[in-house]
Amino acid sequence: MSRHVLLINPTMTSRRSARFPLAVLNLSASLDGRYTSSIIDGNLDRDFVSTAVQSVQAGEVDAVGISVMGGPQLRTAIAVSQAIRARSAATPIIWGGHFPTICAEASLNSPYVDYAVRGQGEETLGELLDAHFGGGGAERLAAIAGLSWRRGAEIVHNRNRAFSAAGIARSLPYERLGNPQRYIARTYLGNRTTGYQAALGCRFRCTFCGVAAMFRGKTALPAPERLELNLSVLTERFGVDSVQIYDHNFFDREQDTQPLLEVLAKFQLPWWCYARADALVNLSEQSWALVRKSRLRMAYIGAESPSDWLLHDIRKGTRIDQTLAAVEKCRSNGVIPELSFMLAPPQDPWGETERTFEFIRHIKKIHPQSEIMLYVYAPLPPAPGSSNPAVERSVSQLRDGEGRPVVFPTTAQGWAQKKWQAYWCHADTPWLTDDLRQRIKDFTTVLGCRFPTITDVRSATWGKATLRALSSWRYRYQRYGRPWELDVARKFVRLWDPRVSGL
Ligand code: B12
Repeated sequence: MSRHVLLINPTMTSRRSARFPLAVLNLSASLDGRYTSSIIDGNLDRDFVSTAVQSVQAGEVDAVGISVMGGPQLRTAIAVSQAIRARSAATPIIWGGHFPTICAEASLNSPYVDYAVRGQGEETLGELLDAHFGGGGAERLAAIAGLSWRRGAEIVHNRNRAFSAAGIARSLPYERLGNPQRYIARTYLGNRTTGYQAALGCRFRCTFCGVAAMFRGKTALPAPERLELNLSVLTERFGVDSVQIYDHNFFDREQDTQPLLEVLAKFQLPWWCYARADALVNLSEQSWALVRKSRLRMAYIGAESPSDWLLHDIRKGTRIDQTLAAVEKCRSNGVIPELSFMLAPPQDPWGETERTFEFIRHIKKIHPQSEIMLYVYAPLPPAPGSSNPAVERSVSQLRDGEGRPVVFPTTAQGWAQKKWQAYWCHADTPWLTDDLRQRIKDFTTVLGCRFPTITDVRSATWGKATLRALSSWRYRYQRYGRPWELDVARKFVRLWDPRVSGL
């Protein structure tokens, strides 16, 4: 009888925002034929810790794999790991995902984590289970690329695993989620929106981005037939009418993207994706025609900064004239750009923040429908085996408000503290002063009320109109300071925050 692996996606968002947990679905599919597996999704099962413990105590589980992103999911991952460890000390607990990829050392400094899988997890997990259950001891573990583990008191980081494109050919076992229909939701895009990932990775290596730590500058695009097959399954089996495409960077090389656009133009499902300003600006008219026909509604563009020196510093590879040109291109093609910015970099926190506010006002003049996502610049430490000296440099230069070097936590619990959770979510940093934090909060409030996000399909139209009216003088005269009346109004009209909850 084959061994059984329990795969857990700890709670990270509300039921309403839960989308297909693609990591555990992919991992489950990859184990087929060698190990049986089941899935618990904490986004739907709000008592998932008890469910997981019961399943382990019933003796149904030989190993547990847990998906962990930094931020709020880290806390729930710790809770379920501790509970399982307390009830069944011998069950191996394996962490994978963005948190252990970047913070493998901190993960293993925690008594409830036995193995940390870095990067893409499918092959590493299979080899790890073979080694754990098949014997071969430390020597066999040491040979598994992408694995971090404990040899006695020492933490060992094996070599990185090479990029794998196997994931784009896999069919996902949606039925293992119980009722997959619960993951299809009403959003700004349509009544039945799904999350979907077509391509893997990103060829860029921006110093601040977790995707670069996971894929180290590699990408693989699916064949158009593959995309067509998957979209047919999603529309026919689940009645999907719109898609949020999770690809880290949808518009890759034009000659490769165009056949995918042709497939999307066939389906004409309103869609959303991540894109880069330079790629959009350089797209041919023929591709833009396909973009329009396919009904791309919104493109999330990492604008990051209004300063070319910072874009250069973070190895973004785009310029501000391209950001502005991309906004213009989007406007003339009926696409809403969703622009994200990173405020308050330590080199010039106040200056950059104020310049970003000005830049945003300028963008709102060109294309008032542009969506704005405001984050604080918060680069993460380099992953073990990271061969990117620019990341090490950017992090080693960080100083707190008193000029002392920023020291990152060394345990999972350390990273789960409120202030480090906020750091991972790009919401706060040790070098933000109270004044600047307040200034960012005030601007965010005024901007958000003046231009309520179009992705918010939950708040009442009258509520949004009231906030717009109340905030317009403040926005117009740039009087952002202490918008108490907006804070009060927002208690009655709760606005959706797509930074935290997605579409
Ligand atoms: C959907 C999504 C969300 C949704 C999740 C909703 C849901 N599923 O129900 C929501 C909106 C809640 C969300 C929120 C956030 N997100 Co998010 N999100 C995504 C997105 C678009 C897709 C995730 C996905 O399905 N990926 C596909 C799967 C297959 O990839 P994967 O998860 O990386 O899994 C692979 C490996 O990581 C590994 N692995 C993962 N788990 C495990 C477990 C084991 C045991 C093993 C062995 C391996 C393993 O193997 C998997 C297969 O190869 C990604 C971008 C992306 N395309 O990944 C961003 C992304 C993951 N999010 C990101 C961020 C920053 C956030 C936020 C922190 C933003 C914020 N400021 O608040 C929040 C906080 C989350 C929280 N509450 O904890 C970053 C992560 C960067 C980082 N270093 O952590 C990403 C990469 C976006 C980006 N480009 O910056 N997110």
